[in-house]
Amino acid sequence: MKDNKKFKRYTVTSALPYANGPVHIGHLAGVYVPADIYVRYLRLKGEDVVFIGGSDEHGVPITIRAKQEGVSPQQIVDKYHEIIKKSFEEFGISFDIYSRTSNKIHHETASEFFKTLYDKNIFIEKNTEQYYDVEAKQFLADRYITGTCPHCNNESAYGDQCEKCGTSLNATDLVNPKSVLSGNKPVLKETKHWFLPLDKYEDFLRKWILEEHKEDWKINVLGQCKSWLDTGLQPRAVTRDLDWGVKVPLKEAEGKVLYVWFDAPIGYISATKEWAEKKKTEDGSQKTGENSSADGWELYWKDKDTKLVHFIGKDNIVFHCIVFPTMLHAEGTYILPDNVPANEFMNLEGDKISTSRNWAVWLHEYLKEFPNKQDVLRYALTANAPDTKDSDFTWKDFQTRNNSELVAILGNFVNRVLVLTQTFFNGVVPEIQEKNDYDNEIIASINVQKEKIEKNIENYKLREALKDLMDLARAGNKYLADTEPWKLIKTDENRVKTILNISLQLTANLSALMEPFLPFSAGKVIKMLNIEKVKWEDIGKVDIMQNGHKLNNPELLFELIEDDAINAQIQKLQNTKKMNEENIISSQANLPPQKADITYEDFAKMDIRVGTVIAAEKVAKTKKLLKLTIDTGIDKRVVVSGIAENYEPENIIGKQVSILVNLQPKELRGIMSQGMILMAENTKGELCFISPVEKFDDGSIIK
Ligand code: B3M
Ligand code: ZN
Repeated sequence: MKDNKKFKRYTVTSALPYANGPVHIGHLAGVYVPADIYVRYLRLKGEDVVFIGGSDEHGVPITIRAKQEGVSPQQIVDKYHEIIKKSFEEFGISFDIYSRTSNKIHHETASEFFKTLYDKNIFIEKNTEQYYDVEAKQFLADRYITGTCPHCNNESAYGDQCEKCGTSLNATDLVNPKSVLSGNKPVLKETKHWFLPLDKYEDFLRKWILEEHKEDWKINVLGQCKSWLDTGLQPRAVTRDLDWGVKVPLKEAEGKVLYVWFDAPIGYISATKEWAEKKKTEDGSQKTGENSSADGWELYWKDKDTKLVHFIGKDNIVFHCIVFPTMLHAEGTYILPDNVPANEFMNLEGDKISTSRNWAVWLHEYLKEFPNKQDVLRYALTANAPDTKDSDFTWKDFQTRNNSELVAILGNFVNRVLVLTQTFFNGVVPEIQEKNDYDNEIIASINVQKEKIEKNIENYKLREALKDLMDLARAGNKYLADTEPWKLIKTDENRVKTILNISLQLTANLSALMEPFLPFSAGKVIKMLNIEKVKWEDIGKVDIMQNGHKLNNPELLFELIEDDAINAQIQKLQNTKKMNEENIISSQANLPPQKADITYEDFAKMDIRVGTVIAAEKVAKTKKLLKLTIDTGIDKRVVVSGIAENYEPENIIGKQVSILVNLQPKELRGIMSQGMILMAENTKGELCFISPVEKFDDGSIIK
């Protein structure tokens, strides 16, 4: 435990979200708002800190999404990287860099890291049997395979992890494995891979986690680590037979990439390099502390006086506490994380947040419906943070947090102080006259709360820290309610001067204390007070607001959120629930999910016609193919179609079909196929023509 150690600088990372979809409130609550609060606080204290974020653009989640949307993996990551990056910017997540793992610098850094471990003989090289989908002609790594978790019986565990119990798995551990690509039972096929022998590092991990960090790491994190260590660690493959990812930098590893959980955490390092490079060109120097070396990034990863902190969600604990530290330790020149403050999950209205069921509050949608209310969400998510156990976001709670806390306590205090100063003293800071015990008590409480906030933030107890902040605003409100300056003004103007001066000092102090949690509102307060940002070291002072200083006009800091707005959100979720229930019927029938939306323009590119089969014969030496001649109304043409197992050639002459006529011609078994016959396919793989219900003119357009 390094409780009293003073660090020279901080490297703060937040999990790199997969660029396979937009981000929702669960992401914000569990990782990005906590990390941002921590970093903003450190910056206010004048610490040297780099805050790292970026998109995780490799791994099966990306290629599966690409398949669903019918586009390339690169198109998927390009699209979602931008959406995610924008959401973070809009919510004030103040990354020093938001990078992406498809960048060249990342590929180089990850390859080099692998190569170093390889050259140090760290890996075990093994031929093993891996699951393979014969139909899809592909090895089934990670999320390409599902099955029953051997530990908790969850029926939809993935090939690399069970998300229900958090256990990290090898695909061959799954009971009843099934290919995500075809639904088939996979076969085992031999292939060579490189394994990180985690078992050899057990003693190191036990000592480092369970002894050195037993007092400063969160109980949930220690608990998970202990349980893996007690179950016994296994060597883990760090390479995969996939074509999307960082290529394994070995000649003998043609066609293989690094496991996404090997390359992604290295993404933190690559992003730091990128940031240091940018910094160098931006200010002609680097942001480095003393001892600055030629390569600024190294100080943030290799100097023992740097504090490395990973903010993550609970499903990422094993990778950040066991796998990545083992990699760093084996490499030998890196520091290890000082803490990994992992949060539990946030549910939504009593149900697990789920992208596939659209059970989420998406950040980009929230801002359309609640413009400029970033801080309200930041507040509600922090006040209800899933820091020690799963929490539940409800729209009613969101409304109450806004109306009864932000508006009624913090906003009310700030607005009353500003409006009273405006009304009684023309917006000019009045001078303190004589202070009584109550005045001194309220002044002293600023430092008391400041210390509590510091202690709580430094121990990653952000929910408590936020409560400390609100308690100070509460005390301010009570001070006004008890002293009643609006009544006193008639009898004792000097007393009112003192009360409002102290209240203004408190408001200025609050603007700094608010900043980590509510950065947008802190900015508003500063603007209304017409002052520069208050430095953290100045918190507690009561001469921030100078006598005679003129304030700007007051505006409302927070506004009430009406029932209508909340009910509309609840209704939206109810509609989603209803749609999901209706969809259950189709998913029970094992139908693939609906594909991503397309525009009418996308559809209109296809020229589909009614045509008649005028000749049909089997293609020699094939089981599935028929050679059809179709009268399309515009011409007569040959199409090769994979329907021989469903239709006998002689039975289909004269049948009307739908044909896509503008599909690029393609040679199949020596025959030029000019178009495609549209077929319906059921869950058993049976095919059926799509024909007009009554005879119709050939060449008619289907639209
Ligand atoms: N992309 C998993 C996730 O989004 C993963 C985190 C990587 S952090 C290096 O949960
Ligand atoms: Zn499980």
